[in-house]
Amino acid sequence: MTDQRLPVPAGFAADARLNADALAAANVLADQDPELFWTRVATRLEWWRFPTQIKDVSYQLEDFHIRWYADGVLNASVNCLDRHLSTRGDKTALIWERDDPNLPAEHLSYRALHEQVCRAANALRALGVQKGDRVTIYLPMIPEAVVAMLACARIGAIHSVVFGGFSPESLIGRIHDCQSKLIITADEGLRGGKKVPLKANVDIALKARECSTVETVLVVRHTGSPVAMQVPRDRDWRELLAMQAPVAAAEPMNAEDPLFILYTSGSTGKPKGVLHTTGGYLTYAAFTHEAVFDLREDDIYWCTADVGWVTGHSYIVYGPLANGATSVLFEGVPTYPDASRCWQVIDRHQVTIFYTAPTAIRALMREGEAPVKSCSRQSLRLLGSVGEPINPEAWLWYHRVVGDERCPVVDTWWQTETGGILISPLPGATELKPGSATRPLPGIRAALVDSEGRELEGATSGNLILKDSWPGQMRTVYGDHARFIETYFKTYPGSYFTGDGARRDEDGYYWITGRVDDVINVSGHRIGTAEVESAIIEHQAVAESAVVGYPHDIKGQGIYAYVTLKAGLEANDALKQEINATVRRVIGAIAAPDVIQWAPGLPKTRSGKIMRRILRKIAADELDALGDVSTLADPAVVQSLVDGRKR
Ligand code: 6R9
Repeated sequence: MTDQRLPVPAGFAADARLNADALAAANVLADQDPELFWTRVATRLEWWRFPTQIKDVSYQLEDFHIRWYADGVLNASVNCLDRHLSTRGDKTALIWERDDPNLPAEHLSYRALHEQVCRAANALRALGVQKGDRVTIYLPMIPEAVVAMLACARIGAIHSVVFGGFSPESLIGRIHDCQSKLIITADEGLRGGKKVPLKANVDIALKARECSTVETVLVVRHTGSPVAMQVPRDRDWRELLAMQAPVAAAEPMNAEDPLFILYTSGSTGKPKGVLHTTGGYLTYAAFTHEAVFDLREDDIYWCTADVGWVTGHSYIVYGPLANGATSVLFEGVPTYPDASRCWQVIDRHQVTIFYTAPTAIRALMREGEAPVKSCSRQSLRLLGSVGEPINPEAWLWYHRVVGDERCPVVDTWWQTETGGILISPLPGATELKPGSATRPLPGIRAALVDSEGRELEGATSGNLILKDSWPGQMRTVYGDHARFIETYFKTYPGSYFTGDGARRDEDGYYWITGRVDDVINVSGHRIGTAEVESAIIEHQAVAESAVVGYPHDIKGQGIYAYVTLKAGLEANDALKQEINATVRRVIGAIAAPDVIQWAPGLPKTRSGKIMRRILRKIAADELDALGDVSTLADPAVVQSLVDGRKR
């Protein structure tokens, strides 16, 4: 089944942004003269000073630096708004589809969005926010989230968007790490009819000593439920914006000035503040958005991600708006009020490009074809997937049932760290294979290596690295440059290590197999096992815990926690629920374990290292494939876990 190939549809090849010939030419240029290639890519933006220094990168540890377009000057909000006003002022920038399908959608033109952003920029300035200050954004999927991000970009403040599903404790960590001065939130979020107490969460977080840097909280009235307002700290967003002028000067930004921080989970320790800068990031997000989605002026583009994740940053906000596209901003969830919601939204707004995650596709696939077939979907011309490996079965269902075999599926591989898509088909140029992200984009030097770092040639499997930089690459871990180098550049000296494993076939196509480190990918969300373990240990009954991922039909991976209780305590289901609730409180619902197994002990080496390999096998129910357990301090532990699994 996975050997199947789908040719480029004739219609696509005929007038694609990039057809096979153009792609081949781009690959040749990117190989032979990368400076010229990336110079040409940068011309798509409006620069106040066009860069003459294009690439200045060294991955060598003794002289490590990553700089792109270093002498260029621009402003991201000007690129996303002002430059469209003369040609696209009345064009719809955002179609806001609300959680409740019975409420009308809201259309915001580029002109209207520009005005809102200017007012918000003036408000931030009036509150003393300056270039380089950090602003935390904790909002639902409402237009104000986009306005807030672009207002920060306009004045040169660095935004840190925190996903609305994160708990007050997670918020504390993220506010403290970047020393935010101001928080933008809403009274409540609304997802699938359920209210999310955002302002109340902020209030809890701000009681913490770690958040003493926060001077102001701006509150968007969204659901209208009453919330406590602490004067003078808390201010009403709308009242404040109404008082501001509708135009605001944009701060000239150096290409390497920070644009945003976005926290993401790694294999160890607390989440890392991934820092992206202005020129390279925006160039790369806009370039890939146009190329991968074969963007046309009249497309209605819909990416279902949340702005709290990188996909929302690059492919709801910065890429589409820099390209002058019309984009759907969806507040709700794909299964509310029922499994046909996505297809109804597609018909309602005549969506042409739909970009979602495999977990959503699998959840909708389970509901059968009827909810899909009850909608027309005739407007669709292209489908996209992101966030985790897509299994061929889900890929084929997406292609056949949702796309009526008419729409190419672009499976886009990338990471928070990469800023934009690195491996993906181009719909007008690449023959598709269900389940493969196909080939690296022009200018991206992907390779596979063995565990010793030796590069592997031809059809093979290995760890995925990138041998050279690209403009959208992250520049540092905020406040911890040593950790940045340690995490990504020490494993395979001279290259960036992705943390992913992959197979490459005889056609040079990549099949991403998933993380090879201690990161679990649950429904496309990255969760560090270490983070979940330290949350579990906060429960006073717990002595020790080890967390691994296991295959899950809908989520891709589920969270499997082995928990050892303190001596003398009785294991029971009520305790499991309490432990689960502890993780929800400490991190948020997305990190709650799917399975908790009581473990009288954990398999450890004689030096005390937990053998996760064995725990993963037991969680996956591969009990016959446990491998060598002779190096364990106490091999009998394994048998007791296997017995526990069978029970
Ligand atoms: C964009 C995003 C990154 C991790 C990445 C990989 C997995 C993302 C994928 C994919 C297979 C794809 N991943 N896209 N795996 N095929 N098309 O998701 O960023 O949240 O940082 O996650 O997600 O494992 O390393 P992020």
